[in-house]
Amino acid sequence: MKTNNETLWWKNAVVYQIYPRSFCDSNGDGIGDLNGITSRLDYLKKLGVDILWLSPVYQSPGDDNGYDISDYRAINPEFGTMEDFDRMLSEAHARGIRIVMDLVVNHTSDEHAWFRESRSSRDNPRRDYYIWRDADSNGNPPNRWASAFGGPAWEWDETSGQYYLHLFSRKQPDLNWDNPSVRDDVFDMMNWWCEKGIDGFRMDVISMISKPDGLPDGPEMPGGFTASTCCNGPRLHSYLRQMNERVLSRYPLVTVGECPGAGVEEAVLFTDPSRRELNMVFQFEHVSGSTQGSTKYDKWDRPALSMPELRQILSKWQYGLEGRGWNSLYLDNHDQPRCVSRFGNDSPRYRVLSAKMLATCLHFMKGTPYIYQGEELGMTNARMSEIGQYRDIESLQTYDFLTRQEGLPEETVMGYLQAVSRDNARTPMQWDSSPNAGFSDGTPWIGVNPNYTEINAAAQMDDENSVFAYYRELIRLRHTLPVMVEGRFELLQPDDKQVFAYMRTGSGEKARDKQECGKEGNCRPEDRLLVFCNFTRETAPLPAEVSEALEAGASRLIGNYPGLPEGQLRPYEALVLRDRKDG
Ligand code: TEU
Ligand code: CA
Repeated sequence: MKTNNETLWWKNAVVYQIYPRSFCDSNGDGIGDLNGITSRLDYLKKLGVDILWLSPVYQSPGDDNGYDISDYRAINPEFGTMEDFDRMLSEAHARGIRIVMDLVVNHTSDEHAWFRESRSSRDNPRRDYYIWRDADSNGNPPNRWASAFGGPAWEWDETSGQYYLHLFSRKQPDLNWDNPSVRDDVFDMMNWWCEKGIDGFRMDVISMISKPDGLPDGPEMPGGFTASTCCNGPRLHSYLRQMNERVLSRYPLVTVGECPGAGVEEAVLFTDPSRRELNMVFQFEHVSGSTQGSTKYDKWDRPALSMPELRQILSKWQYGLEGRGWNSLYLDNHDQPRCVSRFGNDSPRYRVLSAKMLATCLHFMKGTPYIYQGEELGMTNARMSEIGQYRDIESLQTYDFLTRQEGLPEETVMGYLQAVSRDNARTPMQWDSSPNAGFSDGTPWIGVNPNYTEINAAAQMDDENSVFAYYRELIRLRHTLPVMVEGRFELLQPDDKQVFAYMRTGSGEKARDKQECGKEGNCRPEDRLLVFCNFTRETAPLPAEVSEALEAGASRLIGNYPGLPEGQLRPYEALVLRDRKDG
């Protein structure tokens, strides 16, 4: 039986997501690789992160940059060998850093052996590993489901005369999880990786693996993608409990499910420890744009989320999972535009301030924070102006659909891509001001953001005022302040138009010795953090709680300006006060 702290080790951990293709290229072919990751482990140790989540490094034709897997037990030669992986794993462990793998089992690549067999004939034993349907009487797909990347979610297969389902690209056929042999093979593969010593899984679109019976058409959705129809299906939790029994419960793992379509109540079903499914989930409400205003093309023309909307969503999740589950905290990942460009202000004047403000707002919440590569440097959107600079299948298919089929002007579509395309997150990590930002000695697979000469790790690692230094301090505080991990969240001044403010109340760190235990012998004095984040470039009236807390003896814990504000919060000011009652 696992001990309690072993089970909960991930609750005061900070996760760093690596997109291997763009992280560090060790052999000059322009593609990041495993030996490149190994060469940067000391950088990550200095930052202080506990866990690395690697986007997929398995064998793949690369149609969706590795989220289309053709062999789960082999390493993509572009990233290196299994020996390179094993070395990276042991070098990370030697530094006390754990490795979480990306588990992509809602679908495989169409080049996976399972699919090659399945499509070879209707009576192949693996036919039912995937979701095949006859055409309707007019030869059309069996329903109106659309792919996340545009177009129908069904591809006609001439050989066997049926359509197969692909919620993503046509080279990513959906596995049929209702087939027990599929579950057996997936669980065997997961155990194989756990026996190699990995420390957990991030589970790609795991909320979609159980398809609704009869594959009914869902409500017409902006952009056509059928996410709501395919998420949280009838047997989803049964399959996750089986996964937990047959794999997850056998190792001290951390698990996070990527759960499109999950609301708070679904998240409780996934993360309530008594249900023995997953530890936490990625929800999508705060990264899906505003629900106010109209949209015809979903993420592309959806209005940006305002701070009050962001505050409402994140607070709902804080309250919603309190005592019932566990939040993952993220603003960035390989599918999202850079948070300082999206939610902050990436102008030279305000980029550092707003990057630190966003980090403060996120990291002092209750849950496990995720840092996406480059976020700790304040890396920005790349604003690539030519379609030839884009690499992501979603960007390229969307460009074709919107310009050719929908007839939108090119500059409109390029504006969409510059604002919210996934390519923004996939430009190479900016290590230093040498050519290609020190990412590669070759020609990078995707262009480097030209601002690498000012924004790079080398310029920040020894600068105490850098974004890097700020993230490092946030991580150190999470490792030392129990209230930052355990404290209850309480929103402050919920109607403020500029300032996102909240409080965390909980127990302080154990007293070092008895004398510290205060009058009632309370060795865990109450601890309180007050967090104030001005999301605007204007000054904001000083919240009353600031003066009240200071008068009650609170002190400044961290902030992105020197000292304390006088009478007002400065542009993009983040301020955290600590009010520790000694017993
Ligand atoms: O993403 C699933 C997902 O919901 C996002 O792709 C989202 O729908 C899309 O990015 C909106 O722009 C996961 C992976 O994170 C993503 O990289 C893969 O492309 C996708 O699944 C398929 O594996
Ligand atoms: Ca390489």
